[in-house]
Amino acid sequence: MQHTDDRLLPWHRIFLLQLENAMRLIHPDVSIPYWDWTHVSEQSVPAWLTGVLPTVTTPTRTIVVSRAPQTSANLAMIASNVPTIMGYPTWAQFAPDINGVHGAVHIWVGGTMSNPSTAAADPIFWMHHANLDRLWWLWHTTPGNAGKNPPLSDADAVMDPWSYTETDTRDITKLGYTYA
Ligand SMILES: [Cu+2]
Repeated sequence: MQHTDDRLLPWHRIFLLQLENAMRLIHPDVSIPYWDWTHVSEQSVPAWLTGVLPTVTTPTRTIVVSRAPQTSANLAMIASNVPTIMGYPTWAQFAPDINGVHGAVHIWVGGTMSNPSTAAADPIFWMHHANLDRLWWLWHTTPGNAGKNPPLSDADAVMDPWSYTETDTRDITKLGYTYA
């Protein structure tokens, strides 16, 4: 249930935080960068990542990361929806459309990223989701949007397998990070 319109962004905010905190145990200065595919100069796989195609061993499987990116023009077409989405006045409008753009970028990268069960093995997954997290924060901090949170309750409000709740995800400064 991580990919419903209402849970996508809060759940992945915690997922990103888990990885960043884990990496900081190895080096305290590490941050997950965001891949800003809304910017024309970043509408391709970042050059420094093109050769980073790890083989990832999980407890249940081994994933050999691959990509099959489409054209920059196609990514620009996907990203062209973002200004309209950022201007939506309600969560009910914002959430499904940002989810749609999110999925389109997964498909645009292709390969490992095009399958939800393997996507997180590709390092670009984290940079894609950091950008979505950043866009959500920008929308949330737009004047008038402060109280417009995902309408989650009961089990849906718990970012399982972690104990964070939707309420915990509302303020990134309380989670200890910000966007430059
Ligand atoms: Cu995703």
